[in-house]
Amino acid sequence: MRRGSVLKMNIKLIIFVICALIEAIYGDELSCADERKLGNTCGKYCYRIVKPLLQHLAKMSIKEQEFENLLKKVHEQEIIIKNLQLENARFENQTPLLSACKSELAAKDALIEYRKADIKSLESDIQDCKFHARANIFRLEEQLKTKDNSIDPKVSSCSTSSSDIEEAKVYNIKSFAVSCDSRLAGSGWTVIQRRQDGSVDFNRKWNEYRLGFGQIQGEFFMGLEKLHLLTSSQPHELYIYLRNIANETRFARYDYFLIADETESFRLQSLGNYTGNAGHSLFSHVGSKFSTMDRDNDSSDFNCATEWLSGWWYKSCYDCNLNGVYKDVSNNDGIKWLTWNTTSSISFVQMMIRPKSL
Ligand SMILES: [Ca+2]
Repeated sequence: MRRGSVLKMNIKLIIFVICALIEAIYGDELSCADERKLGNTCGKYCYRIVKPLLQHLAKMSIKEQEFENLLKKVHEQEIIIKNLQLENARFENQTPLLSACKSELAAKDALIEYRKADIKSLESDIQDCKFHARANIFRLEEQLKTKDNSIDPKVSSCSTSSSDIEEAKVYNIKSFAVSCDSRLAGSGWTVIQRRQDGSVDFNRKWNEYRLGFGQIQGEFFMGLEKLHLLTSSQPHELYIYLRNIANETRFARYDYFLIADETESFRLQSLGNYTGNAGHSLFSHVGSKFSTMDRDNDSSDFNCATEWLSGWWYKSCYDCNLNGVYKDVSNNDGIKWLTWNTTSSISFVQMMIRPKSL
């Protein structure tokens, strides 16, 4: 080789080293102006050889930067994974506690079901108790009724009375004044009807006979409701005192006088046995309902009360009628007691009752 050619090669090598150094120093920071400057410096030939190398080195630098970035991301992901592992470990530590809570909840649910069954059983017991309580109340009320009905032997307070007017106390009804008599047949009689002067009209309607009317010091009818209450409270006897205008007297006595309630139209339910001297004209009326001008309960084709102008226990129509029209002469529509064959009109009547226990 010639000495000139060797020199030329050495120069090119030196230029190449210089370019490599420049590239190493400035890297991809070379601008277009830099590139042009290098091109001018290195010469056209030199730059054409070095440029691909420089470009490769620039790409390497970019890749290296990308690699650095990826490493950074991997590091971040490792931190996240570590944190997740820590969370998982903590969660696993809490799993037994969760299981215990679940078991406790299951036990509570079972207890609730047990309590519900208890409540159902108690409700059933309460219903049973209510039923028995109602039955007991009903039984006690019935006993009380029976007791109240037999509670006071002195339902008619005339039994202890020494005066003519007393208060009678009857179960389920307020006290009311009654007339007492101890002159005609011994003491203790309560007067339920009296006729003596015709001052009171006995041709009355149903409601008046039911409640009673007149004045107890004079003529009056006690009332069917009170008669029922008194005679049904305990056994009573009945005494009927009669006197005619000739001043003759008779009596009829029955030992079990009982009047039914209004649902049976105050039927003359019982009289018992008769004693006396007037005959037992009332006996044939046993079983008859009471009738008035506005309530025909008799067995005749017409209304006996309208025909004979008074309320009474008519059958069809009567053997006696102590509520008949008051007259001081003999007359069929007057006060009648047919078994006493008197030719004179009856001018005084007193019907009285007394408890049999006296
Ligand atoms: Ca009739």
